[in-house]
Amino acid sequence: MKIAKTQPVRLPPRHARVIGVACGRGAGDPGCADGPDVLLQLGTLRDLEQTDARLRWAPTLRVDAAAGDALAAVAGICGQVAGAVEAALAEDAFPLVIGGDHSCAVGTWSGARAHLGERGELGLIWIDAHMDSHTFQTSPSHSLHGMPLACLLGRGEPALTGLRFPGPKLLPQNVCLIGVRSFEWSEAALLRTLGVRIYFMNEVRERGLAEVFGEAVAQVNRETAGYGISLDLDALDPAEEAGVGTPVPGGLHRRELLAALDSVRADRRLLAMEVVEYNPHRDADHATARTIHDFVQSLLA
Ligand SMILES: [Mn+2]
Repeated sequence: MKIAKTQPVRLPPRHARVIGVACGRGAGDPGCADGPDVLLQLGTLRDLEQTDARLRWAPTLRVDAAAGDALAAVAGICGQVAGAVEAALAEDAFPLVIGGDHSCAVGTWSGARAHLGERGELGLIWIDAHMDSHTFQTSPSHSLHGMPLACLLGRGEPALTGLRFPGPKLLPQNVCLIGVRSFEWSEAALLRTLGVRIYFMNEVRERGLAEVFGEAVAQVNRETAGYGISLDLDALDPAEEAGVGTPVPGGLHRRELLAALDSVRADRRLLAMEVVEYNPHRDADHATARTIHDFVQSLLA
């Protein structure tokens, strides 16, 4: 008897929907707010729209001018981001959130988690020089871009932890941080108490990013229905990338991160990606804009 060879299942490629978040209210230096507009003006991703036909810019989200303090402003725009991400996923598009400072992550991943609903938990790889796991009680600066991961784990201001639905959006065992090299002990203590896996920069250097990233991908997929990647550009080495919100020496190299992202190219379990903390005012030669282009290109099917 002849058995027909099964064809590999080929899913049609999802188009990427770029959701710009023009918000710098979560940072001390608001320069990241201009990131999406400058990338659009420079035409950084235009070739991916034209040749590939799989990338589209959605209208850029903006902070409500009437919003009062930073918390109200960030909570407001995070609500918009969550709605835009959830809508994109419902239409089988791949949400690509472009910040803005990293506080928008509360919106991105609350939206992604809400989309999953009863189907299961959300995994997340957080690539960052920092831990972003402060609360108002522990933060020396009170900057909200130092708090989004704590909020997603259910710790912090109710205006942020309660987006979309009350309670944590991420369980600690489904989160990995990669590239950390600058943090306060109070936020480290929170993550240690929760049992979140952190790949500090020294471990990345010892084992190589490829191995560490592969291990992180496996972990965030183990007990989840899908996962995301939150990329803070300050994870990269400022000797290569000057155009970031909060540069810290000794970071990841552009080339190794491109290879890591390429390893999950067109992975259907990868639900969404965000690239944050692009500060065009520190990117005089547009080198970091080109890096963003290459990261996005490496993820598209
Ligand atoms: Mn960050």
